Amino acid sequence: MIDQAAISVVAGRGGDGAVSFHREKFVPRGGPDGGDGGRGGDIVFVADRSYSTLRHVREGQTYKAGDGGRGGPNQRRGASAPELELRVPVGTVVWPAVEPVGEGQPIADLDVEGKRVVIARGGRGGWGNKRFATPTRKAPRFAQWGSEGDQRALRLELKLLADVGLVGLPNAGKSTLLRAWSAATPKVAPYPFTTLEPELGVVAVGYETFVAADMPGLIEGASQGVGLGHEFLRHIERTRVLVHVLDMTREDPAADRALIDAELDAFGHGLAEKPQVIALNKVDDPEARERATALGVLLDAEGVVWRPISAATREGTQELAQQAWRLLQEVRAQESDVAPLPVLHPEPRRQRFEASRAEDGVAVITGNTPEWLANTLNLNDFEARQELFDRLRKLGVGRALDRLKVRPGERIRIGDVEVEWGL
Ligand SMILES: Nc1nc2c(ncn2[C@@H]2O[C@H](COP(=O)(O)OP(=O)(O)OP(=O)(O)O)[C@@H](O)[C@H]2O)c(=O)[nH]1
Ligand SMILES: [Mg+2]
Repeated sequence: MIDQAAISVVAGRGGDGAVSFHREKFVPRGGPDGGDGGRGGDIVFVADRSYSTLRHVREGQTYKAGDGGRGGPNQRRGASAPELELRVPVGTVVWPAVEPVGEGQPIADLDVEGKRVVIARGGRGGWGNKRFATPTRKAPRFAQWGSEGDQRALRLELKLLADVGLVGLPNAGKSTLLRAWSAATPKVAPYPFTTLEPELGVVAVGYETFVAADMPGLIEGASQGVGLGHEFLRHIERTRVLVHVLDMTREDPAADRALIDAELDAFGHGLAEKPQVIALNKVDDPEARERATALGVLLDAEGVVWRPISAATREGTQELAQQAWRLLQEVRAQESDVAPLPVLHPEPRRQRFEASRAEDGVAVITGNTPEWLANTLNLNDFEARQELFDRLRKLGVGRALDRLKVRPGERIRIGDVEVEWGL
């Protein structure tokens, strides 16, 4: 069973740099003092084991981080926006939304508790005019715009692992209970061995959820391979809490319980040590209710968590879910609290730049730095244009354009703009 959500993320835009000149009484022409813009906020995914499902991630939602602040006079830097954290269950895999299901490469695999992945980077802040001052250009009247943050359409996928396993004899009412708890619809029938495969359901407890697995019934010898249940004891191994369902219409539910516990013990792998909630089922039957009251006294003496329920009428099933949830929280709290060191997976950096002629013959420069400069400098401004060309030359773009036989004044394309080279 797979839980999915399609969402978009938009990292924050960088703040614009400021154009400003120092002002003081009796100092008529102060130097440039425009400050830089702040960084836009990143979008960060964090693997968090307190979530079991993607229910809290709203389908179709766009998650947007804040924009960086503008730079100010007196070299005041704009504020950088905080990152936007999206907490997802451990085991969530992030895919580009455009990939067909089952193809392509995931963007990130949040497979370890505490793992952090930057999914979209915030834009850089633009430089203030102070930074563009040179000995020959003492008073630049331009600054740089902040750049856009990354935008991505994503599909999140989570393979559900059950938190809670339902165990009991065949016909005890496990599938009926999962139907009462969740939207899952396992087959229910008045004979044993109705359930042939485990089935998962998402159970809501207030605003929280956990995943419960309905199992085929266990019988004597299951641990040795008798019946259907043995194949699925491995699944139970991966759950954290068991709900042990007893059919109270049967003659000796205490003996039934002992039988199941003995099989769990014989199978090993820690199954017998898993915390249990005992569900005394079918108390809509008067005789069953009497037996439940009597057995409850003994269970209390043992210090066992239990609850009379009727999976059929849903009496007590919500309270049972709350009990299972509380045990689950206790188990989670005991699991190692030490989160591993944060792991960042930045996008691979592209080469500094590439130059080639496009099909229409226009020379095109691609690359992070040239595109960023072209998109953030106001190329209607003569000085800003000179700044772009100077920086491109320093990157080696001039030589690459010479090789492509681009003449000064010829239009070239960078990022979202076209500009006449060198003019
Ligand atoms: N009276 C009554 N009958 C119930 C209750 N819960 C389940 N049953 C009945 O018990 C029978 C078995 O229910 P299931 O939910 O299929 O039992 P199961 O434990 O999933 O059985 P297997 O899949 O064979 O292991 C069905 O006829 C249910 O209608 C209950 O609370 N009260
Ligand atoms: Mg069943």
